[in-house]
Amino acid sequence: MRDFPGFYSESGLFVCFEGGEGAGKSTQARRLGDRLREDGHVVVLTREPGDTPVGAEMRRIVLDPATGELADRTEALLYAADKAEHIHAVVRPALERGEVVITDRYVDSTLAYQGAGRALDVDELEWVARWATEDLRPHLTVLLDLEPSTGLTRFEERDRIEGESLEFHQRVREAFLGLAAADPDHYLVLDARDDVEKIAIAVLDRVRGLLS
Ligand code: T5A
Repeated sequence: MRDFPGFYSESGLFVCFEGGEGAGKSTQARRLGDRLREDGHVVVLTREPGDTPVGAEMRRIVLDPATGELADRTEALLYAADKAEHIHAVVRPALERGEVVITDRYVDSTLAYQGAGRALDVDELEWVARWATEDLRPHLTVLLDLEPSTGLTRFEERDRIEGESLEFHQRVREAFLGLAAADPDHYLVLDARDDVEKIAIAVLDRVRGLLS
């Protein structure tokens, strides 16, 4: 199988937040966006799945409990299609304009949820996800690490994926940590139990370093 070396945009900055359910990704993505705007940067705050018109349809299908059971491969391909559209319509154009793109979830979520969670073949899955995203990699992925039993109590209603077993979410957590350990230069792993502001400062420090 072809090896994917990864492509890093030469313009703009691509930052990704990853982690399990309720880890605080959206909270931290918003904070980082606000502070970078205060610093004078143009920021695009985005998320997967669902930040394009086509992606919104995919999001409804994969997350609505009313969808019921989906074949694992169908689910993986829907997430991949969302990514392809997201990269094409949102992420690459903004990076080419030299902007900061902050995404709430990206390829690692597929490797963790569909790979470790659903137990699809990770090499095959990675091939699909890298192909869908033209192998564009974030300059930095912030992994907010949290014990799933804590994260799952941070909200009340559960979608199709959140409703999976604790074991499923534990496999997802381990997969995220494994991805970060394999490429430490491009990851910042933080304890998501920490105070919101403490986490925000650690993220901002690292990102400001990349921007300077
Ligand atoms: N998925 C996604 C795949 O399976 N494959 C893929 O390829 C992709 C891209 C997306 C789902 O899709 C799956 C993964 C997901 O299951 P979603 O609705 O977009 O689902 O939800 P999530 O990304 O999981 O986001 P959540 O809303 O669950 O959690 P966040 O964004 O991590 O957390 P946030 O910021 O909304 O915070 C949750 C609560 O915790 C509090 C907040 O105030 C909020 O109440 N909080 C903290 N509390 C204590 N201490 C802290 N440090 C806190 N930080 C936040």
